[in-house]
Amino acid sequence: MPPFVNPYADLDSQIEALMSCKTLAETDVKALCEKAKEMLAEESNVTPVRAPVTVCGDIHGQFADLLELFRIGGQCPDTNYLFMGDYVDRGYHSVESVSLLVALKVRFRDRITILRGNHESRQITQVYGFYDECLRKYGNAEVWKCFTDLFDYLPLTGLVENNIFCMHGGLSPTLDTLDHIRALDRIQEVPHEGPMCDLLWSDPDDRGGWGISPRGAGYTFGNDISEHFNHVNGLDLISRAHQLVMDGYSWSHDQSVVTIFSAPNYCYRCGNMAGIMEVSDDMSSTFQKFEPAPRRGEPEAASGGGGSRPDYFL
Ligand SMILES: [Mn+2]
Repeated sequence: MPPFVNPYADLDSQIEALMSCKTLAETDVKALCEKAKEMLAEESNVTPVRAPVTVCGDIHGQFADLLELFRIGGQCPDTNYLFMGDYVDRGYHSVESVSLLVALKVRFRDRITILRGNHESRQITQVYGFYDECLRKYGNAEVWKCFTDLFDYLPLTGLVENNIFCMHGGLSPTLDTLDHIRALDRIQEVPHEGPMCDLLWSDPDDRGGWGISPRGAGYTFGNDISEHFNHVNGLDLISRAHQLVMDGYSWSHDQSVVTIFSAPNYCYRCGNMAGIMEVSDDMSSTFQKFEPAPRRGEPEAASGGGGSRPDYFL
């Protein structure tokens, strides 16, 4: 008998290295992104997802906290995951965080869904840290280019059992149905306006109807908008991320919308809990909350006054 050969041996050893916060070689990142691109190109703008699945919000390069998320929620592929974007920027380990999530996607494609956030963009990552981190860790911009080219392929939304609709930001006044979203041409940089931009930038609001967003992109949308969208599309819940919520998750619009934020003590100074939403076989949801993982060898988080505060809007 021929000896058993694990076709994933290289990838498995890369994942093991990534789990201990090591960066991949530049050539490995290139190969990984090419494989991921092929896979993601086959996914719909509205990617179907099966329950049970654990739904997660912003990560923002907080690698130790991403490992803590897997410790609390279960390791991939033992637990199925849906991540709703914003893997990079702000934290110290965007490279390791996004490398790990993409490697897990390539290794366990049916067990993990990774959506696009507003930070998975060439323009935003040049301002909020990922570009600089790539330059610092690799000495050139090739890895940044690989990842940002890959980001164009990330699906915009996920749909859990035709019932829970997941995206990074929120709804758009130019999108009435899931079929409208399926018809978008998403393989491009996030535009400054329009339906694709809105899905990644909008926020729910206490005021009814559509409103101007203080972020300068996307819209605010009220209870009436969420209820109508859910009714027309046969949905029970809109699940989204994008906003810091102190408890890690927060309901709005009479529980027709939930916000999930999975970066505890965001920017190492906000003092918030992180949350994840576990959707079971029977489509019931339970929330897990967690605190930051202990950190070693990283700059101490600023506490209290002094220093400049980050712009939480983005
Ligand atoms: Mn965001």
